[in-house]
Amino acid sequence: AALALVGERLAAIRNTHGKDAIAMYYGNPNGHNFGAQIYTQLFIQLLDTQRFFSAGSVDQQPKNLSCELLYGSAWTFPIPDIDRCDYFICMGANPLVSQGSLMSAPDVGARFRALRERDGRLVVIDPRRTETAELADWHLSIRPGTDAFLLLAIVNLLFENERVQPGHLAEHIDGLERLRTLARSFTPGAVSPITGIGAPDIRRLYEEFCATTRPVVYGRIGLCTQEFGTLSSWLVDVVNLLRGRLDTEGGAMFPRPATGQGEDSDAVGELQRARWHSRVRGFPEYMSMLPATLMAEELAWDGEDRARALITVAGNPVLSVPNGDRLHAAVGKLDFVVALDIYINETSSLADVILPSTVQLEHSNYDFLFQSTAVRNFARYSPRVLEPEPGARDQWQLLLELVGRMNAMSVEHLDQLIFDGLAQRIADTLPDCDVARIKSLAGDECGPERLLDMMLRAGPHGERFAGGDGLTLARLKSAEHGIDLGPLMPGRLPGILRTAGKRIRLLHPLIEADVARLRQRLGKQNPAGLLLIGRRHIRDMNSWLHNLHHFVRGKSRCTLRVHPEDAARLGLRDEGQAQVRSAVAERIVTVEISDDVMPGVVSLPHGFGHRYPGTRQALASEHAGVSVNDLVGDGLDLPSGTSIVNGVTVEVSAVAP
Ligand SMILES: Nc1nc2c(c(=O)[nH]1)N[C@H]1C(S)=C(S)[C@@H](COP(=O)(O)OP(=O)(O)OC[C@H]3O[C@@H](n4cnc5c(=O)[nH]c(N)nc54)[C@H](O)[C@@H]3O)O[C@H]1N2
Ligand SMILES: Nc1nc2c(c(=O)[nH]1)N[C@H]1C(S)=C(S)[C@@H](COP(=O)(O)OP(=O)(O)OC[C@H]3O[C@@H](n4cnc5c(=O)[nH]c(N)nc54)[C@H](O)[C@@H]3O)O[C@H]1N2
Ligand SMILES: [Mo]
Repeated sequence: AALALVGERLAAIRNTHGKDAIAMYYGNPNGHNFGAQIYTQLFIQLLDTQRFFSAGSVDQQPKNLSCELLYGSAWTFPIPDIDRCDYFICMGANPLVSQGSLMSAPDVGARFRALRERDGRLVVIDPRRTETAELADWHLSIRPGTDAFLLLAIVNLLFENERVQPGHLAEHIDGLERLRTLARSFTPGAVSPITGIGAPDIRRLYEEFCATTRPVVYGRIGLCTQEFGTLSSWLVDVVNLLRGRLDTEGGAMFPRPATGQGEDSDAVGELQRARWHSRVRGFPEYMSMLPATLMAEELAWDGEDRARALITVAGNPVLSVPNGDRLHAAVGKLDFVVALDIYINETSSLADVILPSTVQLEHSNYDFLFQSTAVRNFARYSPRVLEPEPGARDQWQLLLELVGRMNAMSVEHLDQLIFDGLAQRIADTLPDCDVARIKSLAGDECGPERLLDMMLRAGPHGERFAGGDGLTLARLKSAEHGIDLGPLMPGRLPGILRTAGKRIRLLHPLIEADVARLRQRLGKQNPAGLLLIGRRHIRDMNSWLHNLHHFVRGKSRCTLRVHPEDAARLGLRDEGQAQVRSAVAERIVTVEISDDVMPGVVSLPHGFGHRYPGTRQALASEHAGVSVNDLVGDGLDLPSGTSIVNGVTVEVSAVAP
């Protein structure tokens, strides 16, 4: 009945008001659910809405864009070879807590300790002395949002001292000379006052990077969700490239997913950007999405062509994206809201219908996304652990039910479309294999496992539908702990490039325009005020684990960390209250005095702020905290549209007890 109601209402809204009347937000847990991922593209295509938002624009989209510009494909991420490098520069990431992210690696701590045991060194560049920095040989505090200056200074030093040596990639790169010119004004002396890192330290970093045999730079979310997110993410790869540290052992290499997404191809990827614009401020779309930061204003907009409905798919944007409080108000005014979610939380409580999926342990899984970000090649299948309740549906079924009902198509029919398409694609790439054979081996059971089996068979380790002893899903299932497919391999370039002529595009007009924007800051005073950054903890997972006792017990973690010098100047007490005021809001927070943040920087974790009525999260409400995303405002990394949640100017003042 719920599915029928949702199907009817969404179809009616679309028929009356057009496809863009239905907005959609796609959240993080989908990345941990292979069934959902396999059907996502179809879901998005059939919804075909220009009002599509996702957690990606508070996350990795600057890296998507920089990879797309450099290599022609948004999901071709170079992953640092943590197990074989001898000098690891970690920027804007805290893998000891996060378990890596665009460097997925179990037990990162042991790997860093192994690095040091083989006489390698770990350097952490972060405004906070993080858990990872505690393990490091050298921690450099950097002023938030200024990594692009530091990295361009390194680029400049490499050119000035004729240390540019791209190695085996030299003949495949376009734009080297132009880059030399662009980097010229970014000298250590010029960037030092901006970054807060002394010129001698910048030179030492450069010297050590050049003097070690297997250095590598890694950058993550602290480099993405900042003012120059795309530039910083791009520069991480550029520095690796200029020293021949890309696509090489101990450097950054490209994983080779067993399902075949990372194979050589003659296909040329087109940059998908600015095909439409947001209604309110005309911001360009990227990867078919508009910035999550703009979701509140886009949903509140009351023009003729306004949004009438919203679908959230495993996301809690009221807490996880900027302007969440305004979003809460805007969503409340829509005609119809459906949430695919397992909790009644700050976002789903606004829904007319909540469609809960099976949870992690109730469905099988394959590490579909993480095989393209992992530090070793591997394939792993996790069987279902718990039987779901009768009638429970997997996330992929709900996705297909939704668009199926809107388009008068059954789940089976939609699945068949995907199945046929995949079989045809595989037949086109495997010379000795026809569609009929592929289909007969794949069987006729509807669902993601059949598709996964086909991808594994067709992939680089697969049996190729030839009956040999290569990989199939059945074989993977019998490997209880997964299959180790070995270390990442060098020499993937230029084969996997999707650029025209298989060139590495060092420069692009989007990059050049942003370097020009960066250059305008040279020689200027740093703006006054404290800079706010985020923080992750082991026992938080974005916004959604706070209703479980094990994860919230103990001292509150939603504290504003302030350096002792700033605390003294502002008259703040440890565990006392302070008011944080930004350009868009003010909030009362609990202070934690700590010298792990650098002077001039304060840190507040995201995912808290469980203060909305109507949720059914009693425990989370007791540990409400404050949503940092209410404070951060509208700032965007301009090329990618990613939220600036790090390096936000705030004022802090004591609140009398
Ligand atoms: N200020 C600031 N904001 C940030 C960040 C930051 O560093 N600073 N980080 C950003 C990042 S990296 C991310 S990825 C986003 C995350 O942004 P979101 O994905 O929007 O937020 P989550 O809190 O992860 O919400 C996940 C939702 O999925 C639901 N859920 C969990 N498991 C399942 C499931 O199996 N099925 C279904 N149907 N639902 C499920 C949960 O109940 C919850 O509502 O937050 C971003 N926001
Ligand atoms: N326990 C736990 N694990 C998680 C998550 C979680 O919420 N909890 N979230 C998961 C998700 S969705 C993601 S995307 C990943 C993220 O994985 P990471 O990127 O490793 O996670 P963070 O801990 O947010 O690390 C970002 C770092 O950037 C620093 N930083 C902030 N601003 C700047 C800046 O301007 N320059 C530099 N150089 N550094 C800066 C911050 O101080 C912080 O240490 O983690 C994943 N793992
Ligand atoms: Mo994320």
